[in-house]
Amino acid sequence: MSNPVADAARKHPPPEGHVYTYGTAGFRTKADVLDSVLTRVGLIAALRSRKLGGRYVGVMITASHNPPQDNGVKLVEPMGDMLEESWEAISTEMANQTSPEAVSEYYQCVAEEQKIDLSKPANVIVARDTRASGARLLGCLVDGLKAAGAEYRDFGFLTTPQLHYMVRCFNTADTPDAYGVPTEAGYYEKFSAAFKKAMGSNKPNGGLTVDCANGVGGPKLNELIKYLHVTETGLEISVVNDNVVKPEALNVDCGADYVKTNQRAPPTSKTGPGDRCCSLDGDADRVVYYFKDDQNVFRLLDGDRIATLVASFFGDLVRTSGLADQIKIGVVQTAYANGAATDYVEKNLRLPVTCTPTGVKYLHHAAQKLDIGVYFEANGHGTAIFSHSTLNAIKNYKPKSPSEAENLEILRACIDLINQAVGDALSDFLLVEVVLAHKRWGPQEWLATYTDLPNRLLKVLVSDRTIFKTTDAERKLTSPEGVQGQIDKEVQKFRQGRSFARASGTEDAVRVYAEAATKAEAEDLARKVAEIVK
Ligand code: 16G
Ligand code: ZN
Repeated sequence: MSNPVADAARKHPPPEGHVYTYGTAGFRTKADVLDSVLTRVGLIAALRSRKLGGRYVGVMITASHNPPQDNGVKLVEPMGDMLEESWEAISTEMANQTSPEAVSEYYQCVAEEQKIDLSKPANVIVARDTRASGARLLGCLVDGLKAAGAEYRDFGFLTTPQLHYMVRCFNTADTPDAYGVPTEAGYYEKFSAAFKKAMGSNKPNGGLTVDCANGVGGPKLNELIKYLHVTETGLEISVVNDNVVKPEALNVDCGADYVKTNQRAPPTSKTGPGDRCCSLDGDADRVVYYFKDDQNVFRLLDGDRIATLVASFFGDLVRTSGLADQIKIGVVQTAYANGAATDYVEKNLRLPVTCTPTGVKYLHHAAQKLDIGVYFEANGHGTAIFSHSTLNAIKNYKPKSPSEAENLEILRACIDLINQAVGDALSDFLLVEVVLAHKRWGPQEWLATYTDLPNRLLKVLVSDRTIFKTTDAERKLTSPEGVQGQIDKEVQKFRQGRSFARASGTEDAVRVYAEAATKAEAEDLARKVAEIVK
């Protein structure tokens, strides 16, 4: 009897002895060991769609900010969320099946356990970033999708958030919650129109330089710019590091991760003091801002800064449109958020802060519990999301004055400007531009809102990172025993000291973060804690 699932698995055998894990950002590793994983992900995507009654699910082939020789794949739920947790485990188990027969058996077994009717339709939307290995991996994925009898649409190159957008559009088409037109042009039209509305009559102060990490964000931003009409909006964008013809240049000496990790502008940067710059990562779901001050010193405006800027703007808008008693705003951060940012949100903006473990899905879930949830990781992943009842309140509110009406219009435009499906670097930087223009702020005024505590991040190589278990949103270690006690003792010796250690979800290492009153103390504390966990 023919067995297309086993045949597809046979065509793409796994390398011997490799163990795969569906981690915080899907499967991610060296591209040359991923063929078998992609085929199996094709099978899982088909199962997941069938489990959800044939709704569209997404598959994105990308390794984000990682080096050019890496690649990865992640699954996207119908509304654009990250894959449900129980299916991460299913995906991991599927990826680690070695023989073709075992793959086919596991496929049947998932169908049975999940009560999935394999004769029902499955719909999958696929896209990839610009890595050289992408085309080959796409082929492997398609073999899996075809073997499982899924209908699929391949969108070619997209940013990760564009793929999330497409998935949500397809699933909400012809419903009252229709998210947009599921085409690339639809994406540009939606976000550029919202940007113009949200800007109102305000004009940005000077141009913006966007570093695209030589990734897929480059060509996509160049496309978006055509819709933004600089003559209308006044936003002059210069795109740099948008070379996707040379895939080996991806994320090399440029991009959001380079800027955040090295705390410096890409070496190719030619901007002058006070010029606004931002950097995207390789799949354009992260953004950080920066500029040179008048002393030519590099100044970073990271995810924490974007969160505080956006939260304060929404706070103002909700108040000035007359909705303050109906809508509460909250900010979601991780342990990596600078202590000064947390303080600023709680004490100056007077908004509640929730702390979650690292990884977009945790922040997103916490933000879903709020009326307006602003969530950003310090590294620039994030967005703001609005609950259903908040959207309704904003939609139905009858303004009581012309000024309320005006602010309500801006608030409504901002909702459209924010990619509700997932954090989106393109939509995020447009939002930042809107806020700065409304506040008539340059980067210096933005920076002046609070002063970051000096901090240091270290990567510690350990023999087994899995023994490092945490609690309290990764801020405390529960294992190995006694280690947290030693860290606490060290921290106490430092002025404004705070430190934590956690196992990385993407690399074989433990990360140590420390902050303190001065740079020297932060470095010293980080080194001491690194010694403890070593
Ligand atoms: C992944 C996460 C990112 C997180 C990073 C932490 C997503 C889409 N990506 O890239 O949010 O900051 O992992 O890496 O969730 P680490 O565990 O190695 O520190
Ligand atoms: Zn990314």
